[in-house]
Amino acid sequence: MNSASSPEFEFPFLEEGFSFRDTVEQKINESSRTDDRDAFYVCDLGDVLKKHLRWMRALPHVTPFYAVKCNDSRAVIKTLVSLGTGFDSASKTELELVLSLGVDPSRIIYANPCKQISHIKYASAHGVQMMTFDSEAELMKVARCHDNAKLVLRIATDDSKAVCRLSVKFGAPLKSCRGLLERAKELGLNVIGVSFHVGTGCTDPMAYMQAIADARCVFHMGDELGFNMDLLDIGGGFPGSDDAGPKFEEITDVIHSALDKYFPADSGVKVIGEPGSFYVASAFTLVVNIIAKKVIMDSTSDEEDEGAKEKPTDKTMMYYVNDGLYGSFLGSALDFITNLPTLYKKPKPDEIMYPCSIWGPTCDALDRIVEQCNLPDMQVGDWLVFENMGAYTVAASSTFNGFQRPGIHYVMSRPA
Ligand code: ORX
Repeated sequence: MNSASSPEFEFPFLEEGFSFRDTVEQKINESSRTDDRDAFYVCDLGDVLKKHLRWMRALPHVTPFYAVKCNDSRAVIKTLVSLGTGFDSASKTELELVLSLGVDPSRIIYANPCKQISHIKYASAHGVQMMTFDSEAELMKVARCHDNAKLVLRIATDDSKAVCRLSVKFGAPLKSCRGLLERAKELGLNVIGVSFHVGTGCTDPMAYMQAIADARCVFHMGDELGFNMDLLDIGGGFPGSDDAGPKFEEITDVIHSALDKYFPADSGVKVIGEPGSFYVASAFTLVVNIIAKKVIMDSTSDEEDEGAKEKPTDKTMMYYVNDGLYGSFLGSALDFITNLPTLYKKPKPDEIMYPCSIWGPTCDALDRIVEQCNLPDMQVGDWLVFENMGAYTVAASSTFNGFQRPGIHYVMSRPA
């Protein structure tokens, strides 16, 4: 690999002229020299840096608190620590990870509204004060074991147009917010602001407008009850790539309008976000190997016509690869997302494409990655490439059937 090591990042910098794709090709060539041919990721930390710069350009007044749950790879977290982001942790383990890297607790929000008591105690003992809630039961727990918590009321949103709807599980409806704030007051707890999440894979930028308007209503309730609210958390939902759905800047234009209207710069309210997918999705490319193949002949095809030119519909291929539903594709499957492969070697212009399905390596028949796509006639040992595989893949995978998670090769391309 043509690269120069960079001490502060401990990862190879790519020299000028070498692209991230060259690294993928180089790793494929290296792996093709043996029969191992394990699946692997290539992560371009330079893409994470590019996303951070894009965030700072589009939302200069919104501090990003990266959602660790999206991808907790140590190299990614270390890169974001170096870039100065905050962190959204969902559990004691994620708090431990971020704190172990020397992050000041003030750069952490414990953004899970339903926390185990021992985890709340851990946060209290380690100075993590900002945490969300959306129920009276959560207030009672916090009152019992974290009396200097800085609580953030998570409100429900209209996430009906998101890929992954979170408000079915989290977020207080507006009509219950006053009661929750009154209860917090009775318990002597400090509520510093409001948070929301419009759902991962938000497809309607206007969802942020409505959620920010609702947050303003709750701030009014807080003012009436004597709380000094000064934090708005606009959550995540930002696209991980530009391949589909609204562009990041389309969403941030709506956010700017909403903040100008409901939380103008002179309101004294600090605004943060909890981007996950946005920061990591496009930085990771997964490369898998075809470990088995079946050819299913179409019994209805005209078998007598020996001389007939073979047609793609005469047969369907089944390819089995060494990562799958219980591995890197679990998160996508839960969101009913199908990740389609790209070909490592471009097909010849007249190459016949065949309908095929792609299956994971476990013994479970549910372990299918792609129900149907068209590929050239692939062979055992060939590679398939899946792009934009950084969000809820490494973090959400299991070792079911004993299949190990793919290794990650890190590089640092140089953003222009
Ligand atoms: O359900 C989950 O754990 C994932 N939640 C995402 C999330 C994010 C930020 N803050 C909070 C979250 O729950 C409180 C990050 O969202 P995004 O990646 O859209 O920026 C969603 C799991 C999706 N399969």
